[in-house]
Amino acid sequence: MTKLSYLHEPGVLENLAMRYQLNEIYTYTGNILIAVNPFQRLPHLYDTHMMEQYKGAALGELSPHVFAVGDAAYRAMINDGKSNSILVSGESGAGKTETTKMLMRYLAYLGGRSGVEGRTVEQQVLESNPVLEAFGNAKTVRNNNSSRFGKFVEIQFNKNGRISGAAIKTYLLERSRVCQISNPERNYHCFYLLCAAPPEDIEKYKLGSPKTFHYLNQSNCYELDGVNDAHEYLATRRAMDIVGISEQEQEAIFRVVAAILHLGNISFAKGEEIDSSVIKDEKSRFHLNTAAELLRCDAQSLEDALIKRVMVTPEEVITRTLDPLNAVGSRDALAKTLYSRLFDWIVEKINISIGQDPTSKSIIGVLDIYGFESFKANSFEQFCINFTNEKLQQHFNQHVFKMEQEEYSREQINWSYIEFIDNQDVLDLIEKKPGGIIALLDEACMFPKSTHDTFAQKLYQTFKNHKCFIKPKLSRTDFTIMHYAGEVNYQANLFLDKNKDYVVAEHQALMTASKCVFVSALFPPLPEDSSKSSKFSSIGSRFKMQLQSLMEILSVTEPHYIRCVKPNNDLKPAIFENLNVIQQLRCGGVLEAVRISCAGYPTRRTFYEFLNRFGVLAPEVLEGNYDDKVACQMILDKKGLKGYQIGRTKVFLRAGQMAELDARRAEVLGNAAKTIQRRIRTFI
Ligand code: AD9
Ligand code: MG
Repeated sequence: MTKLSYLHEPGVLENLAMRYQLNEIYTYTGNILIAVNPFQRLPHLYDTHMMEQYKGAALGELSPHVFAVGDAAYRAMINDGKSNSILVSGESGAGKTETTKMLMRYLAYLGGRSGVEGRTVEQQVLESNPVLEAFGNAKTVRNNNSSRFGKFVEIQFNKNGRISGAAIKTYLLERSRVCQISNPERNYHCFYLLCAAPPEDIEKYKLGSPKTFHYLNQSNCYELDGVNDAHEYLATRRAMDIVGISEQEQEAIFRVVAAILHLGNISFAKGEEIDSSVIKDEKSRFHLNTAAELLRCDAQSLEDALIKRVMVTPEEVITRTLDPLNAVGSRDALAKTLYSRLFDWIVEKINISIGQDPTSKSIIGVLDIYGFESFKANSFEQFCINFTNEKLQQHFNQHVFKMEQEEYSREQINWSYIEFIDNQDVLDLIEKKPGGIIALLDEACMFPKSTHDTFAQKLYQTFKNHKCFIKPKLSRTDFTIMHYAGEVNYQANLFLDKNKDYVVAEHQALMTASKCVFVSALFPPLPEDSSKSSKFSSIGSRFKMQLQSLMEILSVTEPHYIRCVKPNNDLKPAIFENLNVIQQLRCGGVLEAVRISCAGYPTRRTFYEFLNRFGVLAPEVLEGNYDDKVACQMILDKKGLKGYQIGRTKVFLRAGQMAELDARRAEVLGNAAKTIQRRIRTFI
């Protein structure tokens, strides 16, 4: 991209589109790799032969490729002993997860122990993907295999460059999907896989067609094109074997998954007393009993936990009943908590079983995290997702733009400042403590009288002069944030509920009492001193801390960026929609990065390195005993190069000039070799 002579949006787009038609899905712009989703398998692009080719090849020597980025990260880690990270971003369906998997495969190829059989660390790292996908991915309108959580995989290497451990961190699994899906989406894959399990498992878990379960039949979509759920079930079990989840644990995991389906089928009817409810009918009773049996808890206790609340006051213990609507809410809350705890358990188990290498000095981190989202209706999830993207964008800005420009000014070269969007203002709006949106939300959650209305009013009042915050004219509870990638309008209604990470005490007690150690371990007892009021823990604040620690890890790594692009919304090959793509490039800061690379000096060498390499172009200069800086200047002038700059300690070359010098050097060295050969021949 940086070699284009006219660099503007149409040029960049044309270049990507033309390459896409030729199945050249990868393109470099400076040090960013753009990957356009092919929406078709291109097996030759990723085979072992390809991996061999890229191994050890200098970046830019071969066609742009995700392996080249993996290789660059690996080499940099080996050579400098420094940790590296590869940040993969893009919107939903753009190909982040597939790209991440290719990277992991390549790193396993480079750092694996060839010839070693069995459960190696690298194999476990790779097999963690299908397990996490079965429990954390679902079909959405944007992607048939959409990751509903963020993921950072830290691959640890020993001093010989071999993979010696790994740690997987996940971020914010979408919990609402467990109980609520809209047509034509699906719930998490694992539910459908289990319904397609062999007959003995189906019988054991009292399952049937997915169409018979409320948590699955809210949508008409049950099957995925090209996916056989029965095969996937067995494949998932195999992958679970490899990552070290035992047979018994697997049995318990699927027992909980089945229990969640049965829970969803428990309906309630109005009870005799006001505001009370009863189990609706025999069918519901069957599902209640089955859920209790699978969770190894008492059916009556489960029923009570769903429809009653116990309040302990200093004077007495009062039992309150829930009306059918609240009972459904209680049931769904239990299902969501169970599922998210199950997911966290799986992640932790994989981490324990792969194992960490405490002696590892260098890691390669691979980040696959949700891209920027802006829908018609945006809620707390989008708020967190977009917050993540603001953070990553800042990291990107700082790295690509600030560092570049700082280097120029350190070296005191002439350079006209390229404006880039700095998003510190938006980040302050969201995360500043005190006074940012997350802090105000936490305050609202702790104050019993708050409603979404008072929360929104508080936001309007606090940020009425903030330049990234807008109160939409006709709304009382919406607010708009001007993100780096565009404006997003959020609905505040569910923010308070969704921010509360709260487990109903009755559910906690019920699960802790389960006779199945697996289930009770999902609900460790709460610390003694946690009275009801201090039980509030905020999802927003916890997420903010997780992001903070992610940013700290990233800040000490050498980053590499891959921007995935989704060429069309039909998820079909060979369709390249210009407007759609340009919007994604703008959101990703790709165009600014291209601009800066071209206007700037993409290659730089210290005077010493430069003379070492290009001294042969002017031996007389080397012999002349000049100051290094002067000597560099003389060589460059002799070769007639224009537009370069000489800084305090380095030579800064324009795009393409390094290649030109290298070509001259090869020529000189080639001639010298020929002369020697001629002399030898004459001598003989
Ligand atoms: V989401 O934010 O998790 O919803 P991703 O992760 O960006 O999204 P994903 O990697 O899942 O998207 O890619 C979506 C689909 O595109 C895949 O299921 C593949 O069918 C297809 N895809 C993506 N990349 C490639 C590729 N390099 N080769 C072939 C690909 N197909
Ligand atoms: Mg994904």
